[in-house]
Amino acid sequence: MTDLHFWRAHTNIALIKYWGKADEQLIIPMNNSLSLTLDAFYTDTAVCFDANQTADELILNGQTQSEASTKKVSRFLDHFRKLADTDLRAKVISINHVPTAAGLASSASAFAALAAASRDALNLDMDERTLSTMARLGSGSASRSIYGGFVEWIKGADHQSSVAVPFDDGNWDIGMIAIVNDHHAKKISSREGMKRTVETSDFYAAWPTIAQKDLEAIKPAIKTHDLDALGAIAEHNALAMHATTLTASPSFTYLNAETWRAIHVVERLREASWSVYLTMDAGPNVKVICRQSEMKQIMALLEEDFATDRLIPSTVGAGVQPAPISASEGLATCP
Ligand code: 2P0
Repeated sequence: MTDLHFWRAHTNIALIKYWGKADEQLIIPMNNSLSLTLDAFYTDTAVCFDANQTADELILNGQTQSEASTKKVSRFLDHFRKLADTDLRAKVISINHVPTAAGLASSASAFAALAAASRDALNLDMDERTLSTMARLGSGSASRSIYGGFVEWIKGADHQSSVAVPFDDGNWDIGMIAIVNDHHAKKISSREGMKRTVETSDFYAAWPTIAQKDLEAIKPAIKTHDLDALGAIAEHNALAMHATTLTASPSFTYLNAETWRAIHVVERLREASWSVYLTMDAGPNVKVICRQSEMKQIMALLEEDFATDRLIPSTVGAGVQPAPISASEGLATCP
């Protein structure tokens, strides 16, 4: 039996969204995006390549996953097998601390952690930059979860150049509160949703220009720690992204009645002079961007409208790193 090495990656929330692919195979996006890595949501993963494994096996939160779920992981591991020149099958043990598929981008932390664990298991000499390109092949947003703080994913033009880079360490007065309104998996995955939008939405043509303009505007706001400017730009960018889905054919939206209720509550708090701004990913949850120093008070105000267990505060998270858990906590061992 070998000691398992778990790797931890945190999710990230995009302030400037990735929405649409220029290359679906390589996952090269239409636009640069920029995110904040979050401390409260993360995935711990260990990988073990072993001659006794007859097929790849995925154990998520202690449950062996179906062949269909394992396939995506298997295809991802193929990229690493190619680099290491091996055809050994693997056991992947993963513990997810993110509500799966509820718009909190669990695929970002999942593939970033899997990339780091695979690099380790195969003893690959690979720097963080290359690791980011490898994580991207699993899920676009995973490229950004390699780093902590604010991270920009440069769209690039090919596999090597489409890579995330750190932008700012985020070591200032910023935090986020997730208002979780739906724990169920979404009906239209972000992958399917962005594809439909690129192919059919009348508004999509405007999107890359909007994203570029918002990106250029948010960078100085981050560097000067101007939370109000940052929040207003992030909010505009999220609403612009969601507008493109409404004009897709068939039309769809990730936002539900609870999302709009949360949006109105955030607007009300802002009218009462709190620095609170919202963003939503491909799901119904609203994430409130606020000052870390005011999070306690804002949590208390939000608790007037939402159950406490639906509110998850988060500070700024770190990049991929060895996870502080033991193999026994990982619920399995390597053969
Ligand atoms: C983002 N999202 O920038 C955007 C905003 C959702 C809305 O990245 O197809 O799971 O695996 O590359 O990374 C979610 O999409 O999609 C996402 P794939 P991914 O965070």
